[in-house]
Amino acid sequence: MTRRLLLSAGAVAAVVVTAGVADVAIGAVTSSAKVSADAKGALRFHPSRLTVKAGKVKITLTNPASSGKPHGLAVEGHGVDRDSKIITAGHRTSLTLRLKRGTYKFYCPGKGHEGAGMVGKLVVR
Ligand SMILES: [Cu+2]
Repeated sequence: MTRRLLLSAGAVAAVVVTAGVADVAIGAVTSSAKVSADAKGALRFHPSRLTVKAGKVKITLTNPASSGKPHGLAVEGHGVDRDSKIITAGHRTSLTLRLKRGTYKFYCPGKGHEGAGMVGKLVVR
């Protein structure tokens, strides 16, 4: 009986990069914004334009009980691509993100909702 042993002598070079980030308020939310799904069930956000300050940003989505539909909140742009969970009518959820200045897109990740108009602009400055 012959046994074959494969020895892999792999030398892994681990490079540790230390970023000298001076974070003034670690963990603190710099800016927050609130957005709501349409109370009558339209595939719209109110408002459809949000403005926040750069840094740690918290965006809260309210899905009114009267919307009758599940909704969620997603933010995309400048390397950010995050989705909240989808929440049923009458619930709230939030996304906390670290954002730099620029214009981002926010939209509902519910199937077909973004295409139907459930999309908005998030300005970070
Ligand atoms: Cu939706």
